[in-house]
Amino acid sequence: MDSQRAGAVHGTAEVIILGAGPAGLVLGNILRAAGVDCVILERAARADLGTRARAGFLAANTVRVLDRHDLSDGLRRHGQPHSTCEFRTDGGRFRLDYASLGRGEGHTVYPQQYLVADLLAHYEGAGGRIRFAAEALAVRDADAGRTPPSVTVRTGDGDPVRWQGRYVAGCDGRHGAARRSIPPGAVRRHRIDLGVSWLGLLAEAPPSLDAVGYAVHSRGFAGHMARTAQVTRYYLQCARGTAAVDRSDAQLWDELELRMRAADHGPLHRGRFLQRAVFDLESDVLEPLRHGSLFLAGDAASLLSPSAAKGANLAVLEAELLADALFAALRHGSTDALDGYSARALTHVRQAQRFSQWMIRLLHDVPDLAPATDTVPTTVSDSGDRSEPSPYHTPLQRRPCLDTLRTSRAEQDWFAEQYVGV
Ligand code: RFL
Repeated sequence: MDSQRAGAVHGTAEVIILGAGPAGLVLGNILRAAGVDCVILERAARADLGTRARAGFLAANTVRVLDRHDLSDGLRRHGQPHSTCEFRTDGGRFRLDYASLGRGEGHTVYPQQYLVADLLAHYEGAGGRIRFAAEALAVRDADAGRTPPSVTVRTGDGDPVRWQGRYVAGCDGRHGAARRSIPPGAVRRHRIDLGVSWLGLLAEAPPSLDAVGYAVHSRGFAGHMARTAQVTRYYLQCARGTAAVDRSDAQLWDELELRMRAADHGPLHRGRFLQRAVFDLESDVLEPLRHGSLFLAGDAASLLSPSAAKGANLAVLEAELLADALFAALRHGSTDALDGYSARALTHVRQAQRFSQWMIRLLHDVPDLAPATDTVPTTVSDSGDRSEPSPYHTPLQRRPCLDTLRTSRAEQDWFAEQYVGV
C-alpha cells in the first residue's frame, strides 16, 4: 500500500494540529478552551515529549500570551526573572541591564521541556484530544477546494490511518510533514546562512554568572545561559561539520574557560555535559505561511538561529494569532483574520530574523556582505574553531559595534527592545 495514501477516515476534527511543541500545544489549548474541536497528532511517545531541553528564555510578551490563556502557572511559580547580559572581549567586559533599558522588560527563564509538560497537562486535564506516537506522513488536499484536507498518519506497524478536518495547523517543526506536503513552487523559502556553527552544551552545573554571557574571542564565540539552579547551557562556536563528541568534557571546559576569559573574570562551575549537539546558525522562513487550508506556525513556519533566543517565543505568538483566526473562521464565518495571518506573523518573523542576524554579526567574524539567500563559503581554521575569513571578511567592523553598544544609550535602548521583543 502507498504509505502516503490511507483509505477510510479514521478520525475527524475541525482543526488537526501536527506536533505537540510550544506552538501546537498553545494552539490546542486556546482552541479547546474556545470550544473548537481539535486533535493534536504527535510523533513522539508521551514519555519522550517532556524531556527535550531546548529554549529557556521567554520574553515578557510570551508570558503575557500564556497569562491571557491561563497557561502560565508553572512558569509563574518556578520561572526566574532575568535581566542582564555581559559581553566579554579582549578589551574587558561590560554589562547591560536590559530590563531597565528600552521598553523596560526582561525575560523569564523557564526550560522549554517544563513549559511543554505544563501545556500538555493543562490540555489533557481539560479533556483535549492528543495522539502520541502518531507521525504525520503527509497533508493531502489542502488546496483541493471542496474536498476537506486530511492527514495520513503512521501510528505503529500497521497501515497508515487518515484524519480529516476543516483546517490543518502545521506545528511539527522544520522537518515535519507540513513543510514537506507543500508542493514545490507553491510557497517561497528565504534562507540565510552566514556559515556559523555552534556546539550546544547542557551542563549539570549551576550557572557561573548571574547574566547571559557572550564572549567574543579570536578562537571563536562562547556563550553562557542559565537554565535552572542545577543546569546551565553553554555554546562554543565550532567549525562546520565538527562532530559533537570529538572532545572530552575536560577539554570542552578548558576551551570554554579560555574563551570566556576565566583567568580574568573567574572560573566556570564545571559539571558533566548532559547534552551535546552541533547546529548551524541558519535561518529560514516560508512565504506565505499557508497553503490552502494548511497553516504553518513555529519552527514549521520559520527557523531562527538560537543566537537571539526567539524561536519558542515566536511559536507562542503565532499560535495565538492562528488560534484567534481559526476561531473567527469556524465560529463567525469570517476568514479575514485567516487571510491576514501570514502577513501578520511574517512581520514578527522578519523583525526577529533581522535581530538574530545582527547578533550573529556582533558575536562572530562573518562576512559583511553575505548573500541573503545562500550559504557563504568558508573554510575551517586550525587556530581555533571559527571559520576562516572569506574575501569579504571584516572583523574590524564588529568592534565598533561592541563599542557603540557599550557606550551609547540610544544603541543600548535599541538592543534591549529587540532582545526581549517579539
Ligand atoms: P518543536 O518544539 O520542534 O515541536 C514540534 C513537535 O512536532 C513533532 N513532530 C511531528 N509530529 C507529528 N508528525 C510529524 N511528522 C512530526 N514531526 C515533528 C515533534 O516531535 C515536536 O514535538 O517546534 P515548535 O512548537 O514550533 O517550537 C519551536 C521551538 O522549539 C524552537 O524555536 C526553540 O527551541 C528555539 N530555541 C530557543 N527559542 C527561544 O525562544 N529561546 C531560547 O532560549 C531558545 N534556545 C532554541 C534554544 C533551540 C535550540 N536548538 C534546537 C538548536 C536553544 C537550542 C539549543
